[in-house]
Amino acid sequence: MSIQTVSTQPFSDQKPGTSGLRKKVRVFQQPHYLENFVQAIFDTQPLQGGVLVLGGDGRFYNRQAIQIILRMAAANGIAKVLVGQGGILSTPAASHLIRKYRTQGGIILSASHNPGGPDEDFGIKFNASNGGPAAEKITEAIYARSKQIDSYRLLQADDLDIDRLDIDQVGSSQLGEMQVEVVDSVKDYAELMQHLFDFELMRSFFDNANFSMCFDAMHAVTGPYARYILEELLGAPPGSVINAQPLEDFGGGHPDPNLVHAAELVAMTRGSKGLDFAAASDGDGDRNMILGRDCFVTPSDSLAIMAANARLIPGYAHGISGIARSMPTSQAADRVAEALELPCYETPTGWKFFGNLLDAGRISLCGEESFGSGSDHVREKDGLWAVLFWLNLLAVKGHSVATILKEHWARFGRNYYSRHDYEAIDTQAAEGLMAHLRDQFSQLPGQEIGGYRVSYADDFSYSDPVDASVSANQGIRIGFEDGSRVVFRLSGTGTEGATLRIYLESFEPDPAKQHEDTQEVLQPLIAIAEQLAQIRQRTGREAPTVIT
Ligand code: G16
Repeated sequence: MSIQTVSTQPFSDQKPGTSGLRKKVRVFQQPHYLENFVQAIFDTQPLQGGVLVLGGDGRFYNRQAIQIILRMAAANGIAKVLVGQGGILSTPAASHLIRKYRTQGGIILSASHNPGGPDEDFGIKFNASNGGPAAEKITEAIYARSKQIDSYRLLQADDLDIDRLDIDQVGSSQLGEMQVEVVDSVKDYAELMQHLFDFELMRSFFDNANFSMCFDAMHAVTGPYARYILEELLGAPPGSVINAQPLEDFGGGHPDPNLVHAAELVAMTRGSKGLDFAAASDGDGDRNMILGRDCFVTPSDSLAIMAANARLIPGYAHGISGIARSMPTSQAADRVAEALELPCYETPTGWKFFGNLLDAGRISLCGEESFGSGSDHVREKDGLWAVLFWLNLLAVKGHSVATILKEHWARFGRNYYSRHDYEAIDTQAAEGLMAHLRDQFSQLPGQEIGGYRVSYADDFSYSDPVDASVSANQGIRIGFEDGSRVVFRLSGTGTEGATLRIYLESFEPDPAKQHEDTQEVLQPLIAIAEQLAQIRQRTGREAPTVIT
């Protein structure tokens, strides 16, 4: 075996987005494309002589990418790589492995909730030794290196072809000087969940014949985890986990757990015979959607409810230190924090911004409107963890999901919330729309628009309270005197054109006033968003692509 130094040239489009580098598979399949980015990681991170975790969500190109990265790791002096069996690791499970085995970091291959297949998406990101997505200064260093790269290192051997190293059998092998250990990706994660939740209580709750539930793994990475934990350990009836087999193209579906892409599951919760509980997770297992009979728990409400009830769950029985939410997430969690006298932080979109707060013990729970919730047990959002949190809560309270929601709103008031996405719009038009908003926001405070008085308007800037780093231009926030908000930002995870996201929120303190139709409640704010941003005129679209 020998180490080959391969000459290459930089690509101009390797700037990581909200969560790593995401592109079409065909882009990643270009000669040197994946290799350049991986070498940029090895060149900038202190990984030599260390241990690396490696795995992905099992999508198309996952296996080939793992073989390439293993050979590059061996050529770059990595001592040992822990690979998920079959190349599969959910994102939260990878975060846990990095933390549990104190590795120097990990490489996660995923385009999350984006579709998979030869014409669809692929992605790669680096997680640091705390188990979390690399902070901005790390991703910037990797990007800067990728722009200068002129060679990468690869282990070569005459009898080594790219798909050859066995990653399907648990056990250890050598690749040159480097040890490759294939690990059971489910076991360690299941153990962690058993530390946090009351499995005995949930098991007896599942025995109750009146409780019906379903978990939709969307043919993505959580299938094996959910089968083992929900069906084997907790005794949910076989078949409670559907679409459990991870597939390279997610069965042709869009592995995004929301009301649009998990419509079949939503239908199973409707009507008097609807399921008591249903949930779904995304491509790489970090997102979650929670449903009860005839009801949907918005991710923002889910975070607030978890925070309000944390002491009922064994892993958080001693209380939580604080809460954080991303800026566009509704302010429901803020109301809980205020009532419980807990610190509450508003961070930019992106899980990486929670890392410092979690590491410093300033927060125990955090969440995002984009179907993400998590805690200090790992440094990623965690889909199955959220599902178990809710199941544990249902078992303790003995109430339905709908009752838990109503009780919460009665105590804290209700934040009506929705996100409108305009996907794959022209990039220039999207940037023009944001520039138009940036030109006018400073004149908005004090003005009355559509019957609402603006109390503040800004382009959100975050100053990290732990390391004082500043992240500016994170989205336009317009807040009104009654607590309503409209937020505009461009997505950092799309792979086609630009995606404009508009986040709408209004607050109703009176529990007697419950409205069925969230869109109707938010209609005045939807009209204000149109008026301020000229969405139709600038994007040429009459309506959003996805409303959640
Ligand atoms: C990623 C990030 C999240 C973020 C989401 C949406 O999630 O980890 O923090 O909220 O993207 O980002 P954007 O609005 O920029 O598209 P995932 O599940 O895709 O890794």
